[in-house]
Amino acid sequence: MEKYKFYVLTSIPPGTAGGDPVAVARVLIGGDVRSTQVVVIGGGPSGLLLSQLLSRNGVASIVLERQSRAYVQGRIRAGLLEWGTVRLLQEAGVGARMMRDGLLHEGVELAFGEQHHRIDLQALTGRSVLVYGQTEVQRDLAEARAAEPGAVVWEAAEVQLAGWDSKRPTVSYLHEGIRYSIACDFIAGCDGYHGVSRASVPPQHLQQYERAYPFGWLALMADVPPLNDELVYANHERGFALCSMRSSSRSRYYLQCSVQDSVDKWPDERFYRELRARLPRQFAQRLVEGRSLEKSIAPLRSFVVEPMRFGSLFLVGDAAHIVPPTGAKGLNLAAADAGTLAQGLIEFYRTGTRTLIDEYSAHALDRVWKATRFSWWFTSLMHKFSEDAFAHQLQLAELRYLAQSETAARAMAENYVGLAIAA
Ligand code: FAS
Ligand code: PHB
Repeated sequence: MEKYKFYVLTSIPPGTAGGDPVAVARVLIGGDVRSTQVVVIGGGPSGLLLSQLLSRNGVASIVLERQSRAYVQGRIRAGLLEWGTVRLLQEAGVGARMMRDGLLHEGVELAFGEQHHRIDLQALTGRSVLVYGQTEVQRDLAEARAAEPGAVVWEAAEVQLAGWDSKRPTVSYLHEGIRYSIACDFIAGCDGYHGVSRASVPPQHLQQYERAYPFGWLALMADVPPLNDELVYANHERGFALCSMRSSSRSRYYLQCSVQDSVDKWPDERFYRELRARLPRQFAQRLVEGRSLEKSIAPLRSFVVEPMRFGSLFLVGDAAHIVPPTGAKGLNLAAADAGTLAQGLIEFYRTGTRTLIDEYSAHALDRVWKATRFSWWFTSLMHKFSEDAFAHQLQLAELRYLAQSETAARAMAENYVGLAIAA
């Protein structure tokens, strides 16, 4: 028999009790209740970043994450931060380790056949990117939220949303055998592609756009020095390859593979042999092999849902959009959504105005579609789609054009480092 506890909060007028949400709750309800103005569903990078940004600006939130902290921490995903993301993480007060351990990359290599060309990001755009794994970002954010007792409920099961189309939505969840229900002002759906938030919206209220790519990425992580000090993206007639890293002693490699492929068909030796075959000899000969720490296969797809707001419910990050990892945009888009929504919520609680909140969906979707286009373009340029020799010649011609034209290289570079996050 489930027991029930109710935390009921009213909409809190901006500025009450100096804006301190716990003091406000005590004033209004005369008890010591968990203070919540915003319920954040999902404790991945977007949920934790949003909660941290809100907290640093006096807005109370609670994060409900269905997995354990260790499980979320253990997921290996993105590796590259745009400068806009770096700035947001610094604004959130979690930039110290990132700036100490992150690797600043001012350029990136494009390889095709035996040729390769360095795109000088810094010279072309005045900006660079930072190599710093998503697992590290997750660790930094989870540690920051842990400093605020009760800010995150890990292993919150059966999260359910109600009244998202009203001004007083509620979110309920099961934790250690007790079902909790929280009334709040806003819900941020930061629960990823398979989350409950987007699924709670009746299909007739949303428009979904999707494109599946006819291949996946086979990933390998090993404690070996990277074969190059910057990333190498390779277009080859055998298929795409990417040489990335997590530090000067830990490499992350990717091979385009069939969506029907499986990791057990790829012993380390076969992986490294195929990687060498897809790289120019200059890079292949530098490859240091080592026992894999992790191997996985991920499908590639583009997905966007419109709008990203439904009344009091806002969709953030992978809950609203998925991009193929070619352009390294997934994590960066999620962080940008969190930054944009945080701005709107902070403005509301400080001034009572809803301008930025009302603009959130259009603002985020403008950025999402531009990143979706770039990720589609870069994926189309670098991967093998068929045995169509004509198509491969077109790809090689575009790569030679990128190598010869500063205009073409600048267009690629400004998308790769991240289009400015409009204020
Ligand atoms: P996330 O999916 O990270 O987090 C959502 C959280 O919500 C999860 O912790 C989940 O447990 C929780 N949740 C889900 N349903 C819930 C419910 N009902 N109740 C409570 N909690 C719930 N991006 C790149 O830029 N580069 C890459 O190389 C790259 N590689 C990737 C590889 C893989 C295998 C995957 C899956 C993604 C990859 N991505 C990459 C994209 C990835 O980094 C995402 O963009 C990023 O994690 C998005 O962050 P969130 O929006 O927070 O979603
Ligand atoms: C990674 O290091 O995991 C990575 C880097 C760049 C990409 C994709 C993945 O485009």
